[in-house]
Amino acid sequence: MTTTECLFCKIVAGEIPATKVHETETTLAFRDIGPKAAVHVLVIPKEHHVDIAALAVADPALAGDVLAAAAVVAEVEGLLDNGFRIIFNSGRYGGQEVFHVHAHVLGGEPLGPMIS
Ligand code: IU
Repeated sequence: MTTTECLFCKIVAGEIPATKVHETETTLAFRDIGPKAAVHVLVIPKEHHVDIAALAVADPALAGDVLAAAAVVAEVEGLLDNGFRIIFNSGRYGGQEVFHVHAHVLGGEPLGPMIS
């Protein structure tokens, strides 16, 4: 997929609306349109990379930016006291549906041992 066809690149470009919760020079965090928990925020690098494996190889500092932004989201969403989960679905077996790397930040309620 090219960046011009990528849904999350369109959100970065402001061509598709999203409810932003945090933004840095290199990352954007916005609410998932189909929340799987009381708090469900997606954190993406503004630059297009397909998945976490590709991002970690191409630009480990940017992967760090995504994790740092996810930690800020957890803090501003009030998740630090009770805990939260960060998930990167990767590839077909990993259940990835949008091929612009994104961290799911989930919390605000007990999540159980794992989510599907
Ligand atoms: P996945 O890890 O690629 O499966 O997650 C994609 C997520 O993107 C999923 O939770 C969707 O609800 C979410 N999403 C979104 O927030 N906004 C959109 O326009 C679309 C998907 I399409």
